[in-house]
Amino acid sequence: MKYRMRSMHLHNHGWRGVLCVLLVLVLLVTPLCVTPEPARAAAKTPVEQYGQLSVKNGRLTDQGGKAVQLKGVSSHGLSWYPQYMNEKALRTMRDQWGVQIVRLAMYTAEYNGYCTSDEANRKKLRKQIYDTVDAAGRLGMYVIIDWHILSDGNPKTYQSQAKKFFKTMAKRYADADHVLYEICNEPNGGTTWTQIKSYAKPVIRTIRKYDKDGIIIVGTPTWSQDIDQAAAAPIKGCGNLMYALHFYADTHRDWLRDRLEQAVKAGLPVFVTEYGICDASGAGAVNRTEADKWMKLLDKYKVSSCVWNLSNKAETSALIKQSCTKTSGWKASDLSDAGTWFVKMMKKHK
Ligand code: IDC
Repeated sequence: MKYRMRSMHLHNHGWRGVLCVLLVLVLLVTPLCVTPEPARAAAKTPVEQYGQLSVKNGRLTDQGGKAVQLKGVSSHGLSWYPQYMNEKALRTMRDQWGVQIVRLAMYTAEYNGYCTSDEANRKKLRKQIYDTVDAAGRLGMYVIIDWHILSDGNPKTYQSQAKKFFKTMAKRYADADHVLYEICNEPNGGTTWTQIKSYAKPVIRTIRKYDKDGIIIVGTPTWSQDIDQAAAAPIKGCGNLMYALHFYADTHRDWLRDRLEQAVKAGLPVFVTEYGICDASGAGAVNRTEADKWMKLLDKYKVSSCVWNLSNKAETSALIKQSCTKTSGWKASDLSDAGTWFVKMMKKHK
């Protein structure tokens, strides 16, 4: 009896050993059998995911014709804060913040602007654009080349310079899937939609000579707020065209949101290439309540957007704290109130 019990005990023990060995084997082999597909899919860059963009039925769409909403960041003036447009910064924004698109704001008329400085400075600005567009290409991020008119109010002021500039850019990026062109930031000072159209048509024709399908974004009257005028009389005969709406949440509220909603419902392809969550001067207080209302609306209609601005300038709209001099690899504690809001908002965008 005693012996029998002992042998049973040994017997059980043997089976348990075999089971253990089997379990270990299963655990070792399982990871080898699992396909790595989900992990790879999650690591796709924005450009790998969406490819060449186009406009279909008033919407920005991906290579498969599906509506796509891109969210990103605008630089400050390239002449003033060039240090932020570096590859590491782009990588930080893509990987840590989920940024899919970067806007290169090149002022035309202000201090060291493209049209108010010498050829040496122009060359420097072009080089900076080339370097950043190339870096964005390596990282699979979209990039907007922005002809940032502002104090020059009417884009016709520097129309011939614009044509020359965009010819150079469109020739260079004719086959690049990740490049978008914004041909006049914010017409103002009473510039009419008719005047903007007469500026835009030849510039668009120039771009289209080389780049047949890149997205072209046209600014609208009154600092890119009057998209209703563009909706009433859009530019004909050219595909992949969008219209800019800009807002600063503490200044532009329900009335501009209503205008956006109506324009989008009327089929106008709108891109919010610049917005802030403070007032229109880029300063004042952050208004989270209004900012959240704006985001809800943009998400509802899948309107793409870029926040103003990536710098540590002493102004509310700057995403980086003034005391932080890092130009990439920012931590949460390096972000301003606007930056903190933006990164939190981006977490919800996927
Ligand atoms: C502001 C900058 C500020 C700079 C000024 C130059 O934030 O540092 O001194 O331009 O005039 C816009 C413009 C954008 C403005 C921004 C805030 O597109 O260039 O940047 N803004 O005023 N439209 C509405 C607001």
